[in-house]
Amino acid sequence: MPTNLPAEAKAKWIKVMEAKTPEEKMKAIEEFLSAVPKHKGTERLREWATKRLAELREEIEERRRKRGSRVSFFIEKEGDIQVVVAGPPNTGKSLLVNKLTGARTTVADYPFSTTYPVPGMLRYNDVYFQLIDTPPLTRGVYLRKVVGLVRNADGVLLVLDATRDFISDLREVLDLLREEGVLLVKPRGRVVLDVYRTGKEGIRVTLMGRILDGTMEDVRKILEGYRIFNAHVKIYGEVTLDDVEQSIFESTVYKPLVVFINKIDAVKVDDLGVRELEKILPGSPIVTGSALTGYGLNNIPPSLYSALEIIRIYTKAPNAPPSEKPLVLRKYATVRDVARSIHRDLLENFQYARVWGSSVNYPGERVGLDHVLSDGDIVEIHFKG
Ligand SMILES: Nc1nc2c(ncn2[C@@H]2O[C@H](COP(=O)(O)OP(=O)(O)OP(=O)(O)O)[C@@H](O)[C@H]2O)c(=O)[nH]1
Ligand SMILES: [Mg+2]
Repeated sequence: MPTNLPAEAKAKWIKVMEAKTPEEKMKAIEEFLSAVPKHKGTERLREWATKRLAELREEIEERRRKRGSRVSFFIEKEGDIQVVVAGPPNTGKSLLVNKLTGARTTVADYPFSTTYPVPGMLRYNDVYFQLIDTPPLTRGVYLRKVVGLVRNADGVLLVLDATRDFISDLREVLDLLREEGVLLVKPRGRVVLDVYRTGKEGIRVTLMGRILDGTMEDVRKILEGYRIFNAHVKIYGEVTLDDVEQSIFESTVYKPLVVFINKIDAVKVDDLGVRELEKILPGSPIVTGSALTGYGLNNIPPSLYSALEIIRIYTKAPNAPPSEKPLVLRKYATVRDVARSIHRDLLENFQYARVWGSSVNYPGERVGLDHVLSDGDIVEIHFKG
């Protein structure tokens, strides 16, 4: 999206990012859109903004209709990691969430039996996964809502039915989600942008890959053009400056994926089918099993763990034992992420950290804010004064 937006439009985008309610967001997008010039270069952006406005209008309408009713499509994050259990109709999503978490879901032998999301909690390796049972992911009334849940989640557990042509089911799901701006196949490169509303840290760029057509300084300039002065930009794989600008609009997101091929008690899954699936989804774990008999279900939590690139960090105070409950972070997390999650105001007073574990050369090594941590590390942060 080479947009070449005028400064006025860029300055208005920050209002969209800061909007808290759907009403505020609608107003901010309308104002932003009025400052975007109409030419070929902004076409996709204008299309996207118009679509987003329609979604927000629908959301506001719906809330008005449902006032008084307690059914909501938004599930507050609980636990450490939120995973949406999604898939075509009648594949066994509800039975699976019930078996994995004990949540009381609606299981029925006809499609479209689930009409609203139901959360449950699964614990594995000290990490709490919130699994959400959802209505079927197919064209129709639920599509936008399920996509909304997926956008808000950390990852997706896609349930396919071995008794059906699950390859074509998978292709359909991937197409539907792509149209809605959600990618389940890891792109060659991607930009993850965390914008902080408070703080004085400035713009930090962590490069875990390569910028093909520019420098870190160019990245900084792009963000500052949008009045973004406090942010963390993480760059994975090969990206362009366009990808960086695109990340500001969050129009396309990537979600890590685990595939569960269900109902293998009823039919034999041929290796060829699984092989083909692996080709379509390189790098995503594929688990086969049966929600009915329980076979294979124990392979799901470790697969989520690796697909989501989870790491556990134990914090400790000087002269005290490490915390029992770990901080759950993602691969490439740094000491800064740990300090931030303890108390962001304390960042200014950060002095140094001592780390025990596989990310350091010797136990208790002193490191700075940008030190990259590993799974199982113990971190002791020292503050000034
Ligand atoms: N044989 C067999 N049947 C299963 C398995 N898992 C689920 N089923 C059956 O498949 C049917 C659908 O199960 P649900 O869990 O309701 O499926 P769902 O994906 O939640 O369906 P919707 O909410 O309508 O999209 C039920 O009759 C289940 O008993 C399995 O592993 N093996
Ligand atoms: Mg269901």
